[in-house]
Amino acid sequence: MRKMLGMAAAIALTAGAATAAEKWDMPMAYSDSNFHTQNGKVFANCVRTGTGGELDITVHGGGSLFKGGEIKRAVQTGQVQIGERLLSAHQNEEPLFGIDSIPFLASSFDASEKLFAATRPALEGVLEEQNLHLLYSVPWPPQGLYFKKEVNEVADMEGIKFRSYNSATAKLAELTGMVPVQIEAAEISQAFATGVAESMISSGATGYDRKVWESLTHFYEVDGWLPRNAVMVNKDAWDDLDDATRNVMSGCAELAAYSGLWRSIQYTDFTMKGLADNGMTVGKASDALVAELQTIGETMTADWLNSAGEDGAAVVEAYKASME
Ligand code: PCA
Repeated sequence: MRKMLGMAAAIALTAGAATAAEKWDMPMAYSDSNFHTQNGKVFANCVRTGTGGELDITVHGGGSLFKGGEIKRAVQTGQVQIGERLLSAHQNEEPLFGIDSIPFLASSFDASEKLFAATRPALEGVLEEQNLHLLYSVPWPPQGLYFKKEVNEVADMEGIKFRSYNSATAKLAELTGMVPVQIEAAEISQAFATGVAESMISSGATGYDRKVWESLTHFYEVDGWLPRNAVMVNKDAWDDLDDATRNVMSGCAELAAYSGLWRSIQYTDFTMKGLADNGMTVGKASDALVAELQTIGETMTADWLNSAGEDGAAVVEAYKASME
C-alpha cells in the first residue's frame, strides 16, 4: 500500500512537471493604451486560451521591459522569446525593413496591406537569417506632420527640430531643411515639453497617446505612408515548441493581424477628433506642401531602390501589380 501511494505520488509529480505552463515575456514599445499594445494582449490571451494555459505570454507595454530600440536584438539573442518592433527603425541592417516608410509608395490601409503581402515572403527569409520568426504585422495609421506653428510649404520648416523614429524620417527632415533628432515614442512628450524637439511626422494615434497638444498646435494630414509593427519570435524558441502550440500561435497571429488592422482604422478618426477636441488645429496639408513632399518622396523612392537592389525592385513590382 505504502509503495503504491509512493508510485501514485511520483506519477502525479511527473505529470505536474510535464504540464507546467511555459512563461514567455513579450516587450512592446508603445503605451498600454495604444491599440498595438491592446492587440498584443488579445493575442497573448488567444495563445493562453488556445493552449489551455500551457503557453503563458506576459505583455510588457510602454518600453517597460526593453525600450523600442532594444527589442529586436533582445528577441534575436533570446533575452526574451517574443516581442514587437517597428521594423523600419532597422533599415540600416536591411533595406527591406524600410519599405513601409517610403513616402507615398503605399499611403492607404489597402495599399499598406498589399505592400506587406508582396513583401512578406522576402521579409520572412531575411528575418529567419536573423534568428527571427515573423508572426504578424499591423500598420500604424497614415502619417501626418505635427508642428507648433502654421506651416504651408517646405520653406516654413527651415531649421525646426524634428523628432524622427527611423532613417526615412531623419532623411525627410534633412530634405526639408529641418534638424532630425531620433526619439522613441515613449519619450516624446518630454522631448516636446523641454524643446528638444518641436515637430514630428507620425500618426494621430501617437500624438493622441502622448498628449502632444500640451506642446504642439497643428496636425497636418499628409497620408505619407503607414509604417508597420512586426511581432516576432526567437527562432530557437519557436523551433522548440510542439506542432500543436505552433498551430495555435499561427492561428492567433492571423487573428491579431485582422483585429490590429481593424483597430488601426478605427483609431484613425477617433484620435484625429481627439487632437481637435484638445485644441489642436487638424486638417489636410496644403496642396503646395503635399506637392513638395511628393517630389521629396520620388527622391527617397529612387534612393531606396538603389540600396535595395534587384530583390527590392522585384517586391515593388509585385506590389504595383497587385494594385492594378
Ligand atoms: N507612431 C510611431 C511610429 C509611427 C507612428 O504612427 C512613432 O511615432 O514612434
